[in-house]
Parts: sequence; C-alpha cells; structure tokens
Amino acid sequence: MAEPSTSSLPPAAADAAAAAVRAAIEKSQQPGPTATETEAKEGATEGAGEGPEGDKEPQTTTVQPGLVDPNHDVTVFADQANFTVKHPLYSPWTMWFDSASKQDKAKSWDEALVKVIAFESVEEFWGLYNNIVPPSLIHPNSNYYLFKEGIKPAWEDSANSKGGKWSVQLPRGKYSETIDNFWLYTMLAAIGETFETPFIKPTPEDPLPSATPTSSFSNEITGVIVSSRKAFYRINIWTRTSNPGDEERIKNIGKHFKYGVLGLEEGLKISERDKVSSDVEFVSHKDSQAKYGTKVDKWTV
Ligand code: MGP
Repeated sequence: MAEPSTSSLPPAAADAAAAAVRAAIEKSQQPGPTATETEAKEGATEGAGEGPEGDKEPQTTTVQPGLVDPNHDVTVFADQANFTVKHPLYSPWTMWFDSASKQDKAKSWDEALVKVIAFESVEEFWGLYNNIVPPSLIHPNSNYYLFKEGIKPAWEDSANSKGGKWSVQLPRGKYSETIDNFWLYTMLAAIGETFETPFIKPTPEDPLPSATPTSSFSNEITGVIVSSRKAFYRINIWTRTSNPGDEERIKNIGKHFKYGVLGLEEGLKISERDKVSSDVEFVSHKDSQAKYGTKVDKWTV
C-alpha cells in the first residue's frame, strides 16, 4: 500500500497531490483564531488550579490566521497515525461502488450503486486509499466511482446529462499494477482539480514542462470511474459538457489526462497483441447510450 507521501509519485501525480494540499492552505487562509488567541484560551482552561504551570503567561508566537502552526500541529506527512491537522480539499468528494454480485440481483442499474464514503480532506482521502481494495483485485463487472459531492455517478444527474467521458482501457492480467497506479494518479488529479491545467507538450529540452492551473477553470470534471471487466480495466473521466464548441477545452483535459497524469507516450499502443490501444477517447453520454447500431462520434488525443 502506498504511503501518504508524495515523494514516490510521478511528477503529474505529485503535482496533483501538491495541488490538493495547496487547496487546503488557500482555504485555511480564511480568518480564524490566531495561535496566540488559541493558546491564551487553552492556557485559561488547562492552567486553572494547576499551580505554577497555571500561572504561565500565554506564549506570544503568532502564526497567520488559520495556517498550520509547525510548533503545535502534526500533519499527516509528519505522523501518519497521530496527525492533528486535516487539510480540506477544494471540494468534498464521495466514493461509490457497485459490485457484480449486487448488479446481478438489482432490479435497476442504480439499485446496486452504494456510497462508500464521503470525504473532504487530504488525510481522509489517504485513509480511504490505504484501506480500500485496489481496482486490480475487485471482481470483474465492478466499478469504483469518485464523484464530487452532490453528483450521482449517473448519466441522468443534471451535472452529467449534457456531458461525456474520456476513457482508457488496459488489458487485464499483466496491467494490474499499472491500473492501480493509473487509478491513484487519476484520483489525485481529480481531488487536486488539476485536469484543467493547460497541456504543454513535452520536448527533448523540457521533458517535464510544468504548467500552472488555468485561470479559465470551469469545474468541468464531475467524477472519475475505474471499472474492472472480464477482459480489461478502464478508467473514465466524466465531464459536464460535450459540445462540439467546447472541443478544444475538452481535448485539453484528454491530453492532460493521457500525457500528464498517466504519462503515456503519443502514438504508443499499450498492447498491439491484445488489440487494445492507448487511444484515449471521448464520447458524449448521449452517444454512448445509443452506441449499439449507431455511429458514435469520438474524439481522440
Ligand atoms: P458501463 O459499465 O458504462 O459500460 O455500463 P460497459 O462496461 O461498456 O458495459 P456494456 O454492457 O455497456 O458493454 C453498463 C451498463 O450499465 C449500461 O449498458 C447501462 O445498462 C448501465 N449503466 C451504466 N451507467 C453509467 C449508467 C447510468 O449512468 N445510468 C443508467 N441508467 N444506467 C447505466
């Protein structure tokens, strides 16, 4: 299982994890009690009737309002079990799951869909990640769905009904470790909200170009899904829109997903023999529902 540390992640995933922490810091810069105020208050209660210690003057170190105080607060990066500070994410998220056995008995598709947990901090995310069965080990025909709070992972939800999905498929078997890593990187990009980072093509001179998140962030991603199927694994990125007019913006998400987040090479076929390519494809939900016997318009990157 991965440690709650970003040091072993590839650059894009590490960026995404760092973005999740940046979200925490930005959020925590809202006015709150200063350390001095907090310590003064604690001194007042803890010190009462405790002799010399109780007479202690409150310490005068002042940290910026709401920021982590390095002298007192323990983050998950310093102590994985006994941390005292949680870093809130930009948005709260919910993990959903549906399993093959439930699908078999369910009367309708969404009857089998269960909420696993809702979380809103970096620490809760790692707590979930460290305690959940990885996608390579879930039963074929099962799916994990990580969606923004309040959005059901269904085409019918108003946040999804006009949208679509980017997909990548990997053959089962030899790609089990890869799918587990890809899913982690995908989740980090989702909770770090880095999918809308402008994609900058790597060059031999600058193989790891770093782009700052775009100012035209439009909250386009509603959720991400990993699916286990008999012959393959699949990751989907769901978007709110799928208009031809938004092609450039949506393709940027696909490029960032394929090259930045997953680190795939342009033109690379994941496996010629298995007839599964690394083409990352976009299709609208409307088209994917009508896929049988219908020509489906797909975008690739
Ligand atoms: P799938 O898992 O998205 O496709 O949907 P997959 O794995 O390609 O399977 P295939 O059987 O389509 O080849 C599988 C099935 O689940 C769909 O055909 C629908 O019956 C149902 N389903 C999936 N989703 C995401 C939804 C949804 O959002 N709404 C509803 N009503 N049904 C869905």
